[in-house]
Amino acid sequence: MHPVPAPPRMPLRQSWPPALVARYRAAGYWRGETFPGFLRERAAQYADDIAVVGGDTRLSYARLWAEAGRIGAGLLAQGLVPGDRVVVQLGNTVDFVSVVCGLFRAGLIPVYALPAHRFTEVAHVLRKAEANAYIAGAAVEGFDYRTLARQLQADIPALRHVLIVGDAAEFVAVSALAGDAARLPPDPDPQSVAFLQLSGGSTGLSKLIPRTHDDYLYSFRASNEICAIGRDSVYLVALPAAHNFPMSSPGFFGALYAGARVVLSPGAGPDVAFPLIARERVTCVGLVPPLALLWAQAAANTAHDLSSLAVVQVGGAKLVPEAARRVIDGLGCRLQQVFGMAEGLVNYTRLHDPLDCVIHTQGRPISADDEVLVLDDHGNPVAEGEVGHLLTRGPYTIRGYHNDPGANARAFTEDGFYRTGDRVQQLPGGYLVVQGRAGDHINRAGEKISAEEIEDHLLAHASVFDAAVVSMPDAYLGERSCAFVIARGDPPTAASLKAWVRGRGLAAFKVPDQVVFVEAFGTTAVGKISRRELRAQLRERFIEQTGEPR
Ligand code: AMP
Ligand code: DBH
Repeated sequence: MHPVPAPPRMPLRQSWPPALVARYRAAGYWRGETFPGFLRERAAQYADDIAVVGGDTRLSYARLWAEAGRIGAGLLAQGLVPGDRVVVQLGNTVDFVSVVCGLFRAGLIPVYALPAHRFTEVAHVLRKAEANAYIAGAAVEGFDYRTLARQLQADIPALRHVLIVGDAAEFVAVSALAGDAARLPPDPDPQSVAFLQLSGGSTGLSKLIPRTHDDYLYSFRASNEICAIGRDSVYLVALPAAHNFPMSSPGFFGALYAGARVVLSPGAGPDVAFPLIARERVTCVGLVPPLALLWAQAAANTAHDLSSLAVVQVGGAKLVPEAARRVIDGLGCRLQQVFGMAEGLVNYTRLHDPLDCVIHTQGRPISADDEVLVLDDHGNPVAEGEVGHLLTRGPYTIRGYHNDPGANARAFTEDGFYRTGDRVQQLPGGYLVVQGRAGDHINRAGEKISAEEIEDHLLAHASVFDAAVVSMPDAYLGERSCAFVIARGDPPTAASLKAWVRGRGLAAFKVPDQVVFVEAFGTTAVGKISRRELRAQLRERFIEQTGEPR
């Protein structure tokens, strides 16, 4: 019997116009470095220094490199071929780092899923990336990823390889992988796609973001400089490691690039993170606003020594000035605001910026070659200091999503600017103040939720006639999700609708926080209104009626 040849896959591409490629190289942004290339160098330079700490495991730079080789060669021995895409869904353990580095060494393409993702999201990502392998932890926080793997395999024939960290049951254990390191491929082309990152998604499910070695390495190398990450730094991964912020701004990759130490925290709460900070003398951490506030409060009466913390970065969602003050006062260290996106552009307040700037702005771009436009609804530049739509292009901002012509037509202009969907104000010096989003998504403490995606799931319920999901101001989360529902026949209970959404195999953070039943949505005089206007109207009306905070 002949093996069935794999069908051709959509190639992975990310390219910039030749003139800009030349410019980004000449400026020294793109240096022809790659993930396996820099990891090999650090293993030689800092062989015995500790690179990664998680639980009781401590890996030196040399051991990390060796582990990556074992895993990479083992995956090739399993029948994977360089270029294959591998969905990785792991929690904050040392294995996250060694598996991803193993994929890089083998020329395999990591596709990052969040631990919170469930069947619907992971299946979408597997299909969209045309992945043939899935690597997950056995069980994390009571959820068994092996059960999920079985459901995925039953549904997606192309998913040929399942690898599990921990008790693998019928699957292959990552710890058992072994292979011939001589079969590992040479280092990749620095301009090739290194991995696929996920977008928060404002229209439906996540889009896949192809990032190249050259562009991503530039983003975290330059971030290291801005965030003062050096060999003596200890970087704590408190947010999910798969998220672009703790991965690259400067994140654990920045820390590894610098020869620093990465500490993975299995949880983001003060109870888990504070003892780790004290034990490992952590110097830098990235948090979302609600967590930063929680930390600031808990720091007031903790027995743990947090004095090593030099910089607390806050990003992912807007940190309002009052919260910024509380973070600074509570944690007694430097605050750095970070406004970034997995698509590229990252803004930082600088470590020596005046307090006023750190409190009131979301920083300015990494690069002198980050081009920023602030446009009105008609595409014209706004007057200086006015609020408008943020568009950007530059040496580490993508030119297109993977395998999604529809999204690309919407999200990119003809001359290659990415429409971020954010509304901002640009201050002198290029500092940006985020004023909200134009799109229909909910930023729930940094977790992005697409209104459209959740509406689709609600509409699949037999007792739902129509649904509109909107963001509501929330004192703790920043924004929470509220579903306005017109029932068909007897209205279901709010709890049963929430259970329905959860039962559709979605991440728990996407379940509406609040369900409000209404008789009708109401229309404008014109009769027909866009979903976007409808959502805005519902939101405004609800806030007027209930006096909810703005
Ligand atoms: P994603 O595309 O999923 O990576 O999410 C990026 C989005 O998160 C940005 O476009 C912003 O809407 C939001 N975001 C990230 N950082 C901040 C911040 N510091 N302040 C306000 N919004 C932020
Ligand atoms: O929210 C984000 O996506 C984000 C926030 C801060 C990000 O991707 C980043 C920094 O790199």
